[in-house]
Amino acid sequence: MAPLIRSTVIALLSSAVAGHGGIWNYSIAGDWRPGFFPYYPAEGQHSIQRHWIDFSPIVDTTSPALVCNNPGDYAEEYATIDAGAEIQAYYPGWPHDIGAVVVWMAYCGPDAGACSSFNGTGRHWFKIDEAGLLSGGMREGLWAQGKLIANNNTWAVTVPETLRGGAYLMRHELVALHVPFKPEFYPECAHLYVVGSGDEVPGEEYLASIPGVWEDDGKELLVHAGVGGEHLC
Ligand SMILES: [Cu+2]
Repeated sequence: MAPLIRSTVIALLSSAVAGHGGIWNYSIAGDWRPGFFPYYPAEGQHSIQRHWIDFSPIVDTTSPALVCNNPGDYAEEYATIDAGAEIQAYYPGWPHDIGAVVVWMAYCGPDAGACSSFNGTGRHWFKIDEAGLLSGGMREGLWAQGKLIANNNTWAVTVPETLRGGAYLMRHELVALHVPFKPEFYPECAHLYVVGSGDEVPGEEYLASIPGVWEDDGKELLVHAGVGGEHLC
């Protein structure tokens, strides 16, 4: 029986690997930089993205992993990017086409490497991009995640041109809505050093707590957009 059990476990693991996902690479104004590769050993990686090892969706809106995934506390490197420049996040094999894409930033400090000593938990986060249902109906319409898949599994945002320079976390968050009334969260964070001549920072009224923001605001996510009651992937 042992070999059979082992192969069953491997089959389950590989379907989980194929099923969910996250960002593996970023294009910083056209230059590809590695994120964390969760399928490989952490040692020797040169990631601008905080390490994440959890392929499962986060469903608890109070989970500490909601900030930058699990463990989400460390990246080897940061990427320098001009204010106003574009950053693309690459999600190889992203499987869900029903759901939203939200991109957040949080200020770490003035020094280039300041995000290394900034946790990110709490009321630090401002949205720079959000997209949900783009056209059509809930079940057959085009959602942001469908657009992401159609666009070679990438999502592009622009760092606000007038943003004050300094170190920032950029947090991409996919909110999959294919399971009725059970939103799934897939966050990852990158370490950036923004260079520019702007001096604008979002006021307090624009800052949200993570975790916490979806708990306060959860009703918009309690939709029945999926086609079935099961999480099949
Ligand atoms: Cu999934």
